[in-house]
Amino acid sequence: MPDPSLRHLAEPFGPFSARLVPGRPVAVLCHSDCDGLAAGAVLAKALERAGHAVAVEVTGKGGSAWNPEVAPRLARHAPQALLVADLGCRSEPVLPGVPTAFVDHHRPDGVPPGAVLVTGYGTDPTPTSGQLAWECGELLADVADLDWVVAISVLSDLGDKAPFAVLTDVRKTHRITHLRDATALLNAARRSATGDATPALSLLMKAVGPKDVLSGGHPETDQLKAMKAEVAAAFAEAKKAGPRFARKTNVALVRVHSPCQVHPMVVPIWRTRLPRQIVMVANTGYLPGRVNFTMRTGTATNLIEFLKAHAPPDPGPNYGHGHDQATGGALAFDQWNRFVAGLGFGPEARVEES
Ligand SMILES: [Mn+2]
Repeated sequence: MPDPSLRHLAEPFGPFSARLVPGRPVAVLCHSDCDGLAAGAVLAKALERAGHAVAVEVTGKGGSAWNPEVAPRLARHAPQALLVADLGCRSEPVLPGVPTAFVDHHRPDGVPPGAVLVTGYGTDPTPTSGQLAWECGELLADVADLDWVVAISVLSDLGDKAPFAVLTDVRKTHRITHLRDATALLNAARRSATGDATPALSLLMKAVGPKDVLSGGHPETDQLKAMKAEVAAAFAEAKKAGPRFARKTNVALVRVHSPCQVHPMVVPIWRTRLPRQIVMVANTGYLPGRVNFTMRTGTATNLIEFLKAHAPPDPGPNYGHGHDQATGGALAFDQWNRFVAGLGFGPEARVEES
């Protein structure tokens, strides 16, 4: 069952859910990583069980809820309300005119007028968006059986040592190896070259448990296995790159070039090897015309503040969001070049239009 110590975090969702009219569609938009997918699946199932028609959408490559293509995708469903999970929270609405609740654990950059924010930010330890979704879901319907989906969100974002009861409780019914393998398989989708996590979401929605995710009884399992092999090959290649060091700051830069989302997989390796550095892994092959980068550090530096202090003149909307110790962004080439010059890198860090 959901965690009594987290229940109070879902309180703002109570009045929001009470206003929903049964039978009219509700849209759910979730992030494509395992935590986002878990949060989306739990919210969608809770809404369905409460008698609502639900449309679930998942973000794509470089996905943000505020990218221009997202609002029209959501508007097609003519939703009475929108739930946005694990995608952060900003002061601009995602779908103007539609009552919206954000379920999230990243540092909020604002809340749109009239919107509801259920946040785990500032709670120690910080729960996943999946755990927050579970607390919200309980206000709509009985979702206690979705403990394994929530456990996947915790394994994916926080690892198997996270101090949450769900990780121990879930082992009474499910094997931890199945949960770990299901997490790895589901995460492969958003890391693949297409970044299309819809097969992962549909598998998570239809499977009855982690063993069923892996069983092969659903066509999505084979699709995800192929994506996982593609990502493994790209990761093996990306691991070969070495760091360059900035002159003015303690930033170490590792450059990779892959259509797969391998930069967040490479960064923990270098964070361990370079504990006194701010480690930045930049991928020049992920999105056309963009440098996508991920930052981690073992130092006490607040990375969101660090990026604010070192921002290029026009970073755009996808820069410096996330967690204090885990952030990143996507910059156009000219902005990237100004950003790395400001950090104290030489020509080795520059990218040129090809
Ligand atoms: Mn998350």
